[in-house]
This record gives sequence, structure tokens and C-alpha cells, in this order.
Amino acid sequence: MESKKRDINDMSIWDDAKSMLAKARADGVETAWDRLDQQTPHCRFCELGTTCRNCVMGPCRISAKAEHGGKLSRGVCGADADVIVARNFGRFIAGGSAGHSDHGRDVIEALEAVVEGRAPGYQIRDEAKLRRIAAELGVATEGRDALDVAADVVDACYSDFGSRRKAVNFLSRVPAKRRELWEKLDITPRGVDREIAEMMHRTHMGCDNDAPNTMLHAARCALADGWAGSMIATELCDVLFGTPKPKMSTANLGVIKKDTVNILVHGHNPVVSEMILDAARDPEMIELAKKNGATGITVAGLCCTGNELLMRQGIPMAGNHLMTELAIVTGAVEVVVVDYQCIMPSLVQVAGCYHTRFIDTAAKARFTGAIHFNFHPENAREEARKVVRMAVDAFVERDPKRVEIPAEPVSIMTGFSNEAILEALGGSLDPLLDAVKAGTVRGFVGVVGCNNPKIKHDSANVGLMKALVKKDIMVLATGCVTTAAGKAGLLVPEGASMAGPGLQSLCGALGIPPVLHLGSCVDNARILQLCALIANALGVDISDLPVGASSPEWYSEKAAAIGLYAVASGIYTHLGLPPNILGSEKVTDIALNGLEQIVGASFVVNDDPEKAADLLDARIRQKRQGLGLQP
Ligand code: BF8
Ligand code: SF4
Repeated sequence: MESKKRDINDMSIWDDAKSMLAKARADGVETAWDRLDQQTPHCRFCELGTTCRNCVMGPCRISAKAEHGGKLSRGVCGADADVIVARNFGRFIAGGSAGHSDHGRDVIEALEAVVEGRAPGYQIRDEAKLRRIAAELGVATEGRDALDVAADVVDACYSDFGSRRKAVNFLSRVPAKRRELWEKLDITPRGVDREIAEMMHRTHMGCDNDAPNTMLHAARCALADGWAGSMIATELCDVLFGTPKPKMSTANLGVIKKDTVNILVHGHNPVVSEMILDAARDPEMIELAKKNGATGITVAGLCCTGNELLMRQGIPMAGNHLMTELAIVTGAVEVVVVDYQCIMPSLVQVAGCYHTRFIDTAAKARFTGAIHFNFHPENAREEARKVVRMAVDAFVERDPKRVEIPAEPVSIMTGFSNEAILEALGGSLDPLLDAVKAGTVRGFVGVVGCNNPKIKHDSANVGLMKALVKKDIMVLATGCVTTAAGKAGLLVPEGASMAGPGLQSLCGALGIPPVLHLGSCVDNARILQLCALIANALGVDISDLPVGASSPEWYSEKAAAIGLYAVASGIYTHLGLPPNILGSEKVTDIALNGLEQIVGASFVVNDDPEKAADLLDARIRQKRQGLGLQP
């Protein structure tokens, strides 16, 4: 069997990953790549999106191909490939929208607990932002106490989840032309839970049996995610934990230290991990760590929880999605503490191969074999201390012979909230708009999302970002892509040496990197807001801007929801691999072409990062010309 294993050099572009892949093999640890090989070839019907399990007259599968005698063209109920593919895609989008948005709801609940005095350890760290948001939501602020204002903000945000509104609150941020278009198409997002529930309803057998109609509702559902669920998560986290400001940190597996107690925080919602960090910084805990022979306690990040704490607190970043198993393989991790989303269940088994404790913290995301701490705002401070204590105690069980830290950390710059970007520009967007008009910066692309073992780890993420900055296109990065950018040297001002002359000069003048780290995946809401601000400043629609989006190595339902809300907001969006829709020509054509006519932007799929950069560049050229600018 060993001979069938892939060449490690084809699995990742990073030395730290390759060293740990070799160690994983030596230690007998199975990784996502191994399991992908076991799963390949995948079921063709599922890949094409032409299986349906929505009722027990089925399951059904569709194939008009000769090998099935041309007989499998409709399911038992009569649904054809178009209907089935659109329904599956709609549910996929609903899943992603639910993930981001339920995370947003949990942040509202945390703020509510603060308002009600039930959340020791939490506080309102950015009152000015709270008051700004309140004003946008129509909440009175004049002469009112911050907690009173927060109480009304909590109510307004909760109301975005229900079904009593005609539109979600932050629709006020959307350019007028875009709002009119959504109204005309009847896809204005009304309420997060409403759109998700309606997607599930429509895809029940015997409901929405018209693929284009289902696709339109998928867009509405995704818009509720982008302009409400995710946006609320981002904005209220800034209120609770502080709005990010530029700061320096470090990244790669080298941030895991040989001589410290190491705690990795993983998942998405910083409500838990902020408390873990707080407890780990407690002098009493550090003293205990020293008693056990460590020099201190390191809290390092994985995935989006890592990004949240990196953006606000500057914690080092151990790795992105495909590094999560490999981080444990260092043998130097005492505790992995997770909240929810994108946490491979395999981490429990990998942790079990070492002395690592795997701790889950959310009632809605339990892992068989994990140690469970039932975190909620009321007890988080106390529970966090127990978790850190457990890590300190585990340190004595670490086997130094099994420890290998494969790299020296690299420097990164982070913390580019929109507020921070405006501040770097001297308080107004004008210098940036002038740079765009002059062609110093030709446009912006949000490069976002994941890793997927089907693609050589981070090759497309890094390849695309490098190709874009070379063309004087500034990259705004979120999610797992950011760690790739950091490891590639693109998140420091010196990284501008990889950019074209225009972007290089702007970065030099402002002291910023060519790729700006805007946060976690819910923080794509920051990119939406920035696009809206620019469009409003120019008096145009978002679809008129020289901007694009890309998720070169995406894998998740959430990434698909992000892609769809970007497109429905007017942003041309590249994907490195297609969603499971190719079994319907109609649905595929809508995604790649039809949406352009409907919402002014579409998807494009290409697995070659250089070609993707050319496609995004061509789009930016076209949009610059549309605005009367030099291409
Ligand atoms: O929400 S980038 S692998 S961790 S889905 Fe997941 Fe993708 Fe990472 Fe964050 Ni986003
Ligand atoms: Fe088959 Fe129709 Fe039931 Fe789907 S809903 S499983 S296509 S009968």
C-alpha cells in the first residue's frame, strides 16, 4: 500500500507542511490526503449533483447516458437533472448561510449577556463603533448609556433573523441601484432564518420545480448571509472585542514553541477563544506553566478563530485548514480547543496519537472522543481557566523525543478592518479612489477561503495572489487564504517588491503590504461594505467597480454562500473548482453566464491561477473602461 501513497512534494507548497506530512507517515497518522485517496474516484452522480435524497420514493439518480439505457432522465417524482441540481445547490447554499449566520446569532447572544450583566469577562470594548452601528440601525444614542444602546442594537440585530421585516437592516449600506435591482428581482434579503427556511421548503419534493427560480432564491439566501448574518457577526465582534488595527505577528508551524505550553484555538467564533487567551495571559497560569518546566504559554491560531484573534489580539497563526492535522503532528501541542465549523473530526484521532487534549466547547458542535466543556457567556471565564490549566498539566506528559518544530516563523501584518484602512488613508477614501483613477492600483480582488486536498495545498491561493499583485491589483484576503499569503511574504510591506510598480509605490507611501488581511470568513462582510462605500462614493453600482473575488481552493458550503452573495452583490467571482452542479447544463449556464445578465456578475471556474488572474484582470480592465479610466 505504501507505494500507492502520493509524493509529499505534490501535496503542499510549504516546507513546514511537507516535514509534518513525512512525520505523520512515520508516526502512523492518517491525514486528509490519505482519506481523499481512499475516496477517489468519487461517485460521479454526486459530483455532477444529479443525486436526490429528498424523499424515500428515492434516492434517485439522473443520467441520460447510454450506459443506463438513457432511462435515468427523471427521478421517481419526475424531477429532472435541472431541478435536482438546483435543489441540491440551494440546500448547499442554505447550509453555508446557516453556518455564518448562526455564528452571528451567537455573537448577538454574547452581547445580550453583557447587557444583562450575565457575562463576566466580556465587555464592550469599542463603544464608538457600537454608537456608529446604532445610528445606522436607527437606535437613539444621544445621552444614553452604552449598555442601553447595546440593548436596542441587540434587538435590532435579532430582528434580522426573523420574518417580520421586508429587508435586513444593513440593506441601508447597499448602493441604491443594487437595492432597486434586488427589489425588481424579488431577492431583497428579508430575514436570515426566513430565507434559509424558505430554501428548505422550496426544495421539498413537489415545491420549487423550476431551476432558475430556485437559483434566484439561493441568491437571496446568500445575500441574507452576507448583508446580515455575517455582517452582524463581524460588527458585533468588533464591538465586543475591539475593532482590528494594524499590527505585526507571525505565522507557520514555527509559532508552536518547543519550550512553552502550547494551546491551539480552532473554529470560528472568538467568543470562546478570547476567553482562552485571557486566561492564558493570567500571571498565575504562567507561573503554573513555569512550575511544570515550561517558559510560558503560547496561544496560537488555526483557521478562522485564529484569524479573529490574530486581527484583534495579534496572536501567532499556526496554520490554515490543511495544516490543522499537521500542527498536532509536531507533538508539541498540549491542547486544541475548538468552537465550530471546518474542524476535521479526524483531529480527535490525531490528538490521540500524541499527548494532545482535544477540547470541544459548543453544545452544537460535539466531537466523539473529545473532552467537552460547556461554554456559554455566563461561565466562559471560569471554563477557560480550566482549559488552560489542563494544558499546563498536559505539558509534563509531552514526549520530547516525538517533538519536531519544522520552521522558523515568518512576520506578517494584520488588522485591516475598514476603519483601519480609512485611518491609514488619513480618514477618507479619496486617496484610494485617486490611486484607482490614476491606475496606480488598477482594482481590487478579494481572495478568500479554504484549502482542499484536491488541489496542491496553497499552490493556487499563493499563485493567484502573486499574479494579481504583479498586475497592480490589490488583494483583500480573508479566511484560510491569509495564512498562505503570510507564509508567502505577501502580508508585510516588503512584500510589495512582488507587486507591479503602481501598487509598489502605493504600498511604499502608506507602509502597507500588497495583500491586506481583513479577517476571517465572516469578515468578507468587511469587503462587501468596502465595495459599497467605494460604489457610493463614485455614485455607481458595485457591478460597475474594477473589483473581483476568488476562492481558489474552496471546499465548504460557507465558501459557496460567500461566492454567491458576492456575485449577487455584483462582484465577478472566480472559483478554483466547480460546485457539484455540472450535471445540469441549465444550472451551470446560469452560474457561468446567465447571472451576468440578471445581477451583473457571474462565476468563472478555472483551476490555473495564472489564467484566473488573467480573467480577473480582463474584468477589471473592462470595468475601468466603463468608468472612463485607462484600462
Ligand atoms: O470560514 S476559509 S476552510 S476555516 S470555510 Fe473553513 Fe474555508 Fe478556512 Fe473559516 Ni472559511
Ligand atoms: Fe427521487 Fe423526487 Fe424523491 Fe428526489 S424528491 S428522491 S428525485 S422521488
